[in-house]
Amino acid sequence: MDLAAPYAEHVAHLTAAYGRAAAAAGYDVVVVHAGRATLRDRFDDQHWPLRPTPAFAHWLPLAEPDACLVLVAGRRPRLLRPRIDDYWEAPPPPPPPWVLAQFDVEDGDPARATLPAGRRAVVSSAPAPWLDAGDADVNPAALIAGLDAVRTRKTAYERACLAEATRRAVRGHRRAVADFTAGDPSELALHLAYLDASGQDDVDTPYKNIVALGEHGAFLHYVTYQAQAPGRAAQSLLVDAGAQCHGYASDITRTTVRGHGADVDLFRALVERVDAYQQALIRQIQPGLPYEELHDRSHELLAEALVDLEIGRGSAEALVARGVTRALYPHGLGHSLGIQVHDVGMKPSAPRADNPWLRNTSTIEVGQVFTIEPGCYVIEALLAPLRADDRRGLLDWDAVAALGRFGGVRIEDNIAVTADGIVDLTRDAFAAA
Ligand SMILES: [Mn+2]
Repeated sequence: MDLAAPYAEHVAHLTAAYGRAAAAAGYDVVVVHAGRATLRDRFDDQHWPLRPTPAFAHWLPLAEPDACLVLVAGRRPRLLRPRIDDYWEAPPPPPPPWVLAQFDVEDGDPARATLPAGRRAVVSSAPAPWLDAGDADVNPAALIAGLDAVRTRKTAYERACLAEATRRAVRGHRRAVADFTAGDPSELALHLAYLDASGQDDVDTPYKNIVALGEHGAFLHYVTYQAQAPGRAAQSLLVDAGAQCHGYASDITRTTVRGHGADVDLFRALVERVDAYQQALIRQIQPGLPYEELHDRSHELLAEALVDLEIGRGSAEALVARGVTRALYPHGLGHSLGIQVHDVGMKPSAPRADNPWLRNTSTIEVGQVFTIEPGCYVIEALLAPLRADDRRGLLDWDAVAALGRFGGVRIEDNIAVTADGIVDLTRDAFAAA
């Protein structure tokens, strides 16, 4: 994959976009700081690996503490890199030459660098003291909002990174499913097999892998992998895991079923329905559509599936209106994807009160990349109120009990909205694998 040309365009685009955002917020100079390693514990001497400030990662893949970009409208960006003399830890790998070629690179102590005159803003997740001193504004809200908005429309370079991150994750997903189908691996073994197949260490993943066998799938963020193999009785596996490419994240969920019997067949039918209507939702994506409408549609489609599978009783409309689907599917349909797995800028307003966890309230437009991840879970704490009030008759509780040991289903793809149409990065990667 030759990224040199799209990367040069990406930097040119950012140079112009930062110039506009800085001017709108009243700044002449923007210093974007990579951040610094933070202690795991203030009483300890070990650090977390550096996760660069997202605004810095937006410019280039370089995990060097205290590296800085100095940005002035209309000028070529300057990259200040501190010299690292450390015999305890090896330096991070240098960025490819086609990255460094886009900057005026200065090796040396950024604290001593001469910065251009003018009103200055600093953007940093963990500002160094020397950045904080003086007349600079650190992370001014108006500028951050402008920069976050830039991140909602991906360049061709970013889309290529997201597609590659998706392909890497798909290798891990395929291995996990193969191991689960063939044998009796523990959650820990599946997690390690995923890392191996996707070529990542645990700290490199964009978020902690979710690897859940059986009823653990009902915990939406289950990351406490059991080392004990559960035995062949576990007949469902939910893996929600991604990968990175040059700092860009993928985020994919697959739910796999094995075995036979009335209960497992019901759960398998539910998984197939969720998978089918997830694809139907993706076909409805188009610029101009509010994402929240798609989220609302996902509740209607879940309700129809529940009625058809005789898990729900009465009309699909009632299951949505009375909050039954919200007890079974409590999270949002999806979120922006980019440097951060829950990327910024696509929540311009709060969601409606009945969609409290929806992370995307934007109007869909060309350039966006986001996830589509409907689900359905047996979460006793959310079902108990239904069981206790006049909504009791809206569910077949025997069916709910039968589904309980499978935890839940979630199917998640990464979607790019391009000028040429909707691209399902995840299905494309699975098809090519
Ligand atoms: Mn997600």
